[in-house]
Amino acid sequence: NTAHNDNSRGSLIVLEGLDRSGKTSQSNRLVTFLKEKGLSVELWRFPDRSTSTGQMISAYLANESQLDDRAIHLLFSANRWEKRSLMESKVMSGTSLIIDRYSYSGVAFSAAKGLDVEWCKAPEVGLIAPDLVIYLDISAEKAAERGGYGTERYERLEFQKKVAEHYRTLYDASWKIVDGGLPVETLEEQIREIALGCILTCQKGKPLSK
Ligand code: DGP
Ligand code: NA
Ligand code: NA
Repeated sequence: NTAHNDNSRGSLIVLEGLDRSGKTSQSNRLVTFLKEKGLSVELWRFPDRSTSTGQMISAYLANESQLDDRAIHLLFSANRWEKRSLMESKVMSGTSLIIDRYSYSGVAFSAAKGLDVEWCKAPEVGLIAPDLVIYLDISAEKAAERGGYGTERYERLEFQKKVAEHYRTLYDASWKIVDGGLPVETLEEQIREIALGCILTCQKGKPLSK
């Protein structure tokens, strides 16, 4: 049953995948569904472009500024760190966060440029670990066919292929891989089930980890 006490915590659920994998529309759909069920839930995304680090990242992605590969890596990480304590207090007070991208993007996209993977992981250590990572699996070729890419820096087929290879090495026990090529509603249904299972487990007192 779904009974829970007042001090049960929320869940940290991350959606990951290549550009155009469908994360943004699926995270929106999931949040709408969970809210309709009466759950306390918020939709977050990284990079959060509203903060000052986020604005630097946004300019970089739009090719309006140039930054050293390691400098931009650390900015993306800082953009997550500046939300760490708010994230913890939301989750501990019972709100679930559905997050469009997190540390896995941080490592996969920077490692795809050739940066050392362990170096890329280091600044993420100590951030709150998600309870669940839903990876929308789609080939780089198929993603590129979807209405084409925009003009942002990383939206290139060859680069996205490398990102996909790095994502594959990041798989761990918190991951659920779903087929990003499924019809939207079918995938939405699968994601709902997976997310609800996670939320229930967290309500029952699964500890938050780093
Ligand atoms: P989005 O707003 O989700 O479309 O993400 C913008 C782009 O930035 C997208 O190509 C993925 C990439 N990205 C997201 N997070 C990170 C990160 O932490 N590091 C790097 N290098 N790239 C990231
Ligand atoms: Na994008
Ligand atoms: Na997106």
